[in-house]
Amino acid sequence: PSLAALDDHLIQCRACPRLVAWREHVAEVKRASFRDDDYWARPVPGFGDERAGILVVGLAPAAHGANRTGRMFTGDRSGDFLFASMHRTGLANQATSVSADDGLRLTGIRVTAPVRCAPPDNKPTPEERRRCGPYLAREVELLGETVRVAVVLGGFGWQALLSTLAEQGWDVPRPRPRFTHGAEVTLRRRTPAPGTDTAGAHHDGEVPDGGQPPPAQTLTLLGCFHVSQQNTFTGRLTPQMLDDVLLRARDLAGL
Ligand code: DU
Ligand code: SF4
Repeated sequence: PSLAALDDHLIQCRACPRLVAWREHVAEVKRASFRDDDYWARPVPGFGDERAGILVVGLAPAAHGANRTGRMFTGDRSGDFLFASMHRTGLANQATSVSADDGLRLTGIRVTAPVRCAPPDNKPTPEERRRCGPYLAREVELLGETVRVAVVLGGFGWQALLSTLAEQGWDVPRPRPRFTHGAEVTLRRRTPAPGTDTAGAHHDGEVPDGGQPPPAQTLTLLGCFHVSQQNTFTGRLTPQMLDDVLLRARDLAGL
């Protein structure tokens, strides 16, 4: 079980007929400026540090962005805005993200999405979200205790991540915390992660004081307006606002 194995499985997925048709249609028609590109036209894996303290959760691949380049947030204006901020805040080695082989490396951070195939109008259906949920769940699971903070870009990702975490045994309050820019919600894991050896504490002969359980795993969700042009061109989300969220995330993740 590894992120690489998860990705091998993911990129074969054809479970959503509408999205399979769309991702492939877009790759046929193309956009004039990308006429000579071979589009990826498949599900898009998460990208970045495999031991990330911060996980950025978006919405879904853009038709001519990640659906073209095969790398999350790569090849469109949303990614330009996001990776420039990561570069300013010391989380990326370069400010631009144009193609899967452009040398971009992320440190301490990773980018992913709750839906992995490009949807028409950037709007997956609730059913598509549910169907794709297990890939996000598995990714969070595989990142394990290293991931301390989720920077969630927009309400769709917020709802999707909370659903996924609730199913994975995280204590999600009812009613669900609402998405806002600047929202900050810390969750605890109710049950040990699947595969965690709960008797492990005894193996090294050290019983913690009074048999106290180990501290609960926590994950802090930070809400941030999505980096789409709808928000960045209108000034609803400014570079400074995103930098502030990423710096807060760094702080919380101890980076
Ligand atoms: O071979 P590779 O996909 O470049 O990844 C090698 C190594 O670097 C792996 O542990 C993930 C990590 N990494 C990273 O920290 N940031 C990136 O952007 C890509 C890979
Ligand atoms: Fe599979 Fe997710 Fe793509 Fe649906 S959106 S086809 S579940 S990878």
